[in-house]
Amino acid sequence: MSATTQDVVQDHEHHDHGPEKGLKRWVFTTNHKDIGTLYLLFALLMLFVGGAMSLVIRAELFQPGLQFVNPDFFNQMTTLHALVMVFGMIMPAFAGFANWMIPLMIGAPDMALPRMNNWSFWLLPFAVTLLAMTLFLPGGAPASGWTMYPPLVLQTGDAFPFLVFSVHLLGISSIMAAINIIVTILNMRAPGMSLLKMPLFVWSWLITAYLLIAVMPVLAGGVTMLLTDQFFGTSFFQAAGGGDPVLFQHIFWFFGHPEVYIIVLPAFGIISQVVPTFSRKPLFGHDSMVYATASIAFLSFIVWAHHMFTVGMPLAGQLFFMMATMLIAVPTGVKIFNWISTMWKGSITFETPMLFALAFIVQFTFGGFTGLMVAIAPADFQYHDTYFVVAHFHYTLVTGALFGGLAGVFYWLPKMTGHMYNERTGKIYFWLSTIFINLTFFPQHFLGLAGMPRRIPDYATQFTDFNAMSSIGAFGFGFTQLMLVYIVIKTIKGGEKATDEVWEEAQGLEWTVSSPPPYHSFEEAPEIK
Ligand code: CU1
Repeated sequence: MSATTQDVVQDHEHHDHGPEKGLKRWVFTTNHKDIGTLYLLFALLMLFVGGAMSLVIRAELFQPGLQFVNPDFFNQMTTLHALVMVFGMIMPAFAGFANWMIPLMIGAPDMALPRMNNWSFWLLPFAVTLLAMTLFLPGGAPASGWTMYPPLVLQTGDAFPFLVFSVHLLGISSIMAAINIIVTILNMRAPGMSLLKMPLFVWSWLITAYLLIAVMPVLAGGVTMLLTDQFFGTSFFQAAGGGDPVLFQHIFWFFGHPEVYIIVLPAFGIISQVVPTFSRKPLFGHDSMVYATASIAFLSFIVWAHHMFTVGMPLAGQLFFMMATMLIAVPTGVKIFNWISTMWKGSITFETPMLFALAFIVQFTFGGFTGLMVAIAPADFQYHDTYFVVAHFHYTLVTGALFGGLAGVFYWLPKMTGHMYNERTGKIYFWLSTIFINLTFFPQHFLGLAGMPRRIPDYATQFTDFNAMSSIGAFGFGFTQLMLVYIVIKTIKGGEKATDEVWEEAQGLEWTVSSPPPYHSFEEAPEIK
């Protein structure tokens, strides 16, 4: 007891010296806004690292034949592109928003565990560096894709144990962030802030954090079993020793399917803040949004084998996983219709955050529909491992989750920097991004339906035209992202001052949807009108 008091006193004295400056400030920071900023800037950097890898893929696929890279390096790019984008870019981006906005939205002075918060972030650069380093080890990076299926992944050279260690570090970082978010939300709400009054962004992250804690250890267990198979003589996944490689697929996807909701639920949360603001109406069906999100999270645990219809599972298994998967369309539909009902008869304006939110709704719904197509077990035998699947999940993760993140960037930039971004530049950036990304991924549906396999560096000449279109779109999207860097730097440095009432129309609404939250963290929850 006295030790605790002592710590608090020492902390207090330490802060009396004033905040650290320069590099020290960023390395040692325990401030939720600083850590949020670090997460967001790191995510922006990784967007370019992971993006460069995807452009290697698209350059090679621009025309048939082998031009730029050898097939093994091509496959290494598919692995690293996915791992960097999932663990290095999109999850840190949403963790950045969580750090910035959750304390503000629930009226807490900071995150509950500020030093662990610092550690959560600073593990990331080391984990991703370790991952990227595998490229330079004998044998190169794993060529297995991000799913790391044995026996192929066990053919990786010296890089294999480093891959496993990197995944462990990424998992520890995510779990600590999730613990922090749960503890903050459950313990540090302002008086009067009951759970169901919390803004949807906070709710989405609370549920996401539980998903993280449930499934990251499963992935850690899976890759550790790979490690012991390789180095310690076990045979979990080796048929020769009585094991079964399909077991790894079960373990991986028991993590992997909830993982896709870990990526998209925070985006749902951002959309639920942005749509009401620019429709000038409270969010339609606030509580039903919470229940729908929780239902999606629950269902995400019982659908994993829809990734494995072709391994030869019993018919009963195929039927169960097919129907459970389709069931997710119900709560997802609730959310889509709630967003549309929020807009219905609202006085809508189309600033950049709203444009990204609307594009999210249209494009994510499209990705959801192709998801229903691949969920149909008998039809999946045709779609499996084709470019149709690549098109499907990039619609949910790029034109879905990433666009949700970009809605958040433009919505909260004024809040975070104190300056307005330039609306005209923002709109040009939105339209270029939207046109190029659809040019990238829409033709891939046709390629997949015509039978082009994924993770292959060369293809039959019949696939040439759609591949060329897709590659042009990818390079266009890649170069358009330089505009995002320009916009962010310019807004940080200056521009029109943002007032307390950025997006002032939101201020008159029921406060549970009046995001951005009040300028000062509040002592007591405001009255509901
Ligand atoms: Cu899935």
